[in-house]
Amino acid sequence: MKRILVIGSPGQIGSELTPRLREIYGENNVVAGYYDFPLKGSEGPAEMFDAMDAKAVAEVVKKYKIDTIYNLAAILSAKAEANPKWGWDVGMECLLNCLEVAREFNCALFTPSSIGAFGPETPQDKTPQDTIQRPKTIYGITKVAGELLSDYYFKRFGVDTRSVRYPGIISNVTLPGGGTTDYAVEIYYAAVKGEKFICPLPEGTYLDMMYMPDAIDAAINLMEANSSKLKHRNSFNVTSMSFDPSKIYSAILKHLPDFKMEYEVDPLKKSIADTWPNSMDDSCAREEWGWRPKYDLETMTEDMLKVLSEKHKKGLI
Ligand code: AKB
Repeated sequence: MKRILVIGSPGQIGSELTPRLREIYGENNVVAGYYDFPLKGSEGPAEMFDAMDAKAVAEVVKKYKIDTIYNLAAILSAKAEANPKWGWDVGMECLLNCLEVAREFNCALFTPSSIGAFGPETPQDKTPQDTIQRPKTIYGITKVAGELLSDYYFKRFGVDTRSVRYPGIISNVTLPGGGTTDYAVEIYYAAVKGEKFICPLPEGTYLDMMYMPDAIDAAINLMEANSSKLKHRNSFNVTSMSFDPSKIYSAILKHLPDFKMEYEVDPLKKSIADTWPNSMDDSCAREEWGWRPKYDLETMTEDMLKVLSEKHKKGLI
């Protein structure tokens, strides 16, 4: 049985990954790490600490005899552009602390990378697993540095580091906040509330996307994969779908024909999205550890609208 620490448990991914890990491994075997506010609605051990403090991370790992860390601490792409040093510090210090602690206490470590790890020189269609990575955002720079550092700790010290390059993640539990792909979440909230949606990216901006249940499966399945089968580690391309704003709008219109969307382009978000892939090739993840997403745009839209409509009726959103 694993003993797991989730850093960033109340965040967009953590708030759904932590309960799922507790279902699989037992609630007492998964510690919900948090910095400012705790994860709500999931029973089990919780610890408040600053992951930028190496000693604090080590103490929690020692106290709970942790053998697997999910390090979800990050400042998303658009938000980090407003304060690049903060973006770098959070991304890199937390990772380095986790790597050192993982080395000392023999832990496996999962740290998400992102489509943000690619840049304008990267081939944008069917972006290969191994390709040029010259991102133009501080977020992307931390992600590339994180991939390299994680591979370095694996090769140099044998730390079991693993990672996926997440696309935009769409969920109905916790809002993301500060990402370039956030529009693909916000559009569903506007639709169920009967509000007009103002889209910050122009028509034709294709990006890879994924529904949260698949994102959670990707992290857990990669961490469960047979190590000897992994030719890559940090980090695997994974994707479920690729769409532009007009495609997601059309998918919602099939259920809510009166829904309205207008474009009001945010130049920062557009400039970031323009440097990211249109669609990635995730065949290495499929071959090396059996990655298979369950949701596409249609099935995700159906589920998002169902869950969010119920929440809206109850006055929860
Ligand atoms: C962002 O938009 O910054 C993130 C990401 C794709 O990594 N959702």
